[in-house]
Amino acid sequence: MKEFDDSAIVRNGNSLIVAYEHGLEHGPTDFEPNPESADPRHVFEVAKHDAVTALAVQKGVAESYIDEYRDQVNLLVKLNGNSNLSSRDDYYSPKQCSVKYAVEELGAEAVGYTMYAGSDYEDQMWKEFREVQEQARKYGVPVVMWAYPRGNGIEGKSEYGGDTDPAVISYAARLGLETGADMVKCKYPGSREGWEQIEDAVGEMKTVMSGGSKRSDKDFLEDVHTTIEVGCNGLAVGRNVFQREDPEELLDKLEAVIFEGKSPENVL
Ligand code: FBP
Repeated sequence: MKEFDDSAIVRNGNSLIVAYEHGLEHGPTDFEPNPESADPRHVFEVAKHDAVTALAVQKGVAESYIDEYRDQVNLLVKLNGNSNLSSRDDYYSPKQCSVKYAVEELGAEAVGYTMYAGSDYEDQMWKEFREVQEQARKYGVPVVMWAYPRGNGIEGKSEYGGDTDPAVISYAARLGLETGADMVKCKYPGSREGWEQIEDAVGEMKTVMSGGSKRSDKDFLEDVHTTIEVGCNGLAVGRNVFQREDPEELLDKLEAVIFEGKSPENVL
C-alpha cells in the first residue's frame, strides 16, 4: 500500500524538491550564473531551508556529501541521467544507481527516474523503471518520475504538438499512474488549463511542476501558484533556486505559496 503522505519528502500533502543533477544533465554551464553553485556543499546548505522537503542529486554527489547533511536534508537519489555530450538517435537516460544502493548505502528517502516516453528507447526505459518501481516498493521509498515525453514518437506524429503540448504532457503523466510512480514531475505546459489537463489524467497521484530555466520571481511564482491552485502538489526546482545569489529569499516565498496557499501578490 502507498503511504506517500507520510513520507519524509511530503509535508501537509505537498513537496518542494530542490533538483541538483544539472552537472550531469547540462554540465557546468548551468553553474555559470552563480559560480558558487558548482560546489555541492553550497546547494546542500541551501537545501537546509525549512521549505525544502528533499534534495535530488546523483549517486556521486550523495556519496560525497550526505553524511554531513543527513540530519538536515532529505535525500532523493536520482537513479538515471544522461549528459549533453552524448549523441544518440533518440532520447535515453541510462541508470546510474540501483534502488538497493540508494537506500542501503546512501540512505535515500526517495528515488527518482527520468522517463522519456515517446523515445525509440522507451521500451528499454520501461524495463528499467519496472525494476526501479518494484525495488522501491520493497524498500518502502517513494518513486518520483521525471515525466518528460520527448523523442521520435512525438515529433513524428501530427496529432501531437510536441513535448510542450498539454495533451502530450498529460499522457506522460498518466503513464506514471499506470506504471506505479508515486509522483510525477512535469514541465509547465504554459497555462492553467494545461496543468488542469495533467491533474485530470492522474487520479490521486501527486504532481510537481518542474522549474525550468531561471526567470523573475514574479513570473516564476505565478506559474507555481497557478499549478497549486488547480491541484499540483508542489515543485521540483533547480536553476531557479541555485542560479540565484539569494536562494533563501525565493525559498521563503515558495514556502508561502506551496505550503500556506498564499498568492504571489501577498509574498512579493
Ligand atoms: P530545472 O528546475 O533547473 O529545470 O531542473 C529540473 C530538471 O528536471 C532537473 O532535474 C534536470 O537536470 C533538468 O531539469 C533536465 O532538463 P532537460 O531534460 O529539459 O534538459
